[in-house]
Amino acid sequence: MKIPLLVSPHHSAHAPTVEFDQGCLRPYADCPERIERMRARLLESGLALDGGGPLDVPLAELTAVHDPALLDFLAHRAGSMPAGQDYVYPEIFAVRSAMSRLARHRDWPDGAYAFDSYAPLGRATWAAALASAGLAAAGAERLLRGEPCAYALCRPPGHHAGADFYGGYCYLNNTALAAYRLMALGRVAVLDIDYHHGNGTQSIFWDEPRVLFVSLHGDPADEYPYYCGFADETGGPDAPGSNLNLPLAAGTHGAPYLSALQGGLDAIAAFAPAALVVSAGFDTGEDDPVGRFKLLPADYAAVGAAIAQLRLPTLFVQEGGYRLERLADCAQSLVGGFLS
Ligand code: SP5
Ligand code: ZN
Repeated sequence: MKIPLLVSPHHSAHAPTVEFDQGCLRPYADCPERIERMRARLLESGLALDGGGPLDVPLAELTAVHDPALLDFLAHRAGSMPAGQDYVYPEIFAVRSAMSRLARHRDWPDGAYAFDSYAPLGRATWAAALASAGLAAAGAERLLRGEPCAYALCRPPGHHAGADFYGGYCYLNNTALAAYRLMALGRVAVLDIDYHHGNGTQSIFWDEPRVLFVSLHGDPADEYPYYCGFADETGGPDAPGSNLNLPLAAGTHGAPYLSALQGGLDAIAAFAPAALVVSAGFDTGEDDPVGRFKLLPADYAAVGAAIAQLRLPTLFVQEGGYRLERLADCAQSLVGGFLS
């Protein structure tokens, strides 16, 4: 048994060089090499086979998850950049209560839909984001056809993007788009194991009783995205109990992580979904430049094996993970454990 791996070359032209971190410039963590390293190892190891490229995601599907105004902004803002400028970094952010005034602007304020400065827009960003969403859709499509699993090697990632906001290296919510497509099968569970809380995915499915969102992440009391991801966020009025946040302390290593994961998996089993989407990030790994957990490559095999125990059609969607020299080991371990 091998897992079909979905990859697109379109991501590589989206390559911002810098991000702001507490007032300093540092190298942009979401670099194209991340994907190349994971792709090469998953194929060379024999765990994965080439599962093809992205689908064209129909506009009607994009607008089921995202506000058309956000899509319009992302698709066109970089087209009006002056020559010599490569990426738009927002510096003015729209407070949600003032969003109705956005319609009055002839030109888009750069921060209209951004909630932080971590997702700059360049000329190749929209094409990369669409292709990334298309990989998740292609993976979902395989599950709809009855295949047991797929791995969409998405870049840019997506779980910080909501219906009408984006940030944190994310533009379109690949996982939410895949989950939406999989709702044709019935209820869907999303398990987010990226180090950061998936605030975009949570908000998209907040009031949707047919989707259970479970996330393990660094405690937002002292970790990005700070304003979302607390344990008392349990779902909207029409979907009480459809959201389960499991925040964990900085320094968490394999054993306590796996026991928290089992709690999340038990909740998913009780929900009895027809399919599972895993927002997979390796920024939970030891010495990741952006995360503060301490998972070792071998721990991801236990994570994969535990997920496999659910015996659900499962789509892995790549989110974060930024320690380049560890990414291939982590991905190989996760898939190896899942397939074993
Ligand atoms: C998909 C994904 O993993 N996005 C992560 C986006 C957040 N990235 C940077 C957050 C950095 C917050 N400040 C850390 C201070 C350490 N010096
Ligand atoms: Zn992350």
